[in-house]
Amino acid sequence: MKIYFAGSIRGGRDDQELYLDMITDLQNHGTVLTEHIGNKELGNLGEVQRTDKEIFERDMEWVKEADVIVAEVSTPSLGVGYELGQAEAMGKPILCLYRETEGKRLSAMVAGNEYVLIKKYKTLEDLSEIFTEYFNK
Ligand code: 6K6
Repeated sequence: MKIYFAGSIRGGRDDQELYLDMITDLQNHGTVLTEHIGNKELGNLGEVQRTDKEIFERDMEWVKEADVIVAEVSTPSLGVGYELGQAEAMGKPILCLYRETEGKRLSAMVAGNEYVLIKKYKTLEDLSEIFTEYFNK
């Protein structure tokens, strides 16, 4: 099972540690193609060794290769939104994880999209249960 994990980079890195925990858990269920999303060395400017064009082309290849897209969508990110749109157009299954925060609401482009499975969570334990249920179904 090849998993494309999507999470905010230039949209903001506040949840980077959480992404790392999610990726570690997802590795119990398959191969995560995008381990770098949890890399704490990379700030919101991202990788400096690769050009934006190289990152875009590599990531789109990985989306094509993936069996499933798992996205953390609590931090709004143009890149994650784009990846979700592309993944939907390719017919890939999409699981979105969302943590409710006072004063914020998930984009209607995700929240109102019946193609996407959205799971709300509060804790890492919730995430672990969501992944186990999703991947063992
Ligand atoms: C890696 C880790 C931190 O920064 C990097 C280098 N930059 C990127 N590397 C790989 N994928 C990227 C990079 N920048 C954006 N993406 C893709 O877009 C990822 O797959 C994320 O899911 C998404 C984040 O988009 P922004 O708009 O928040 O940057």
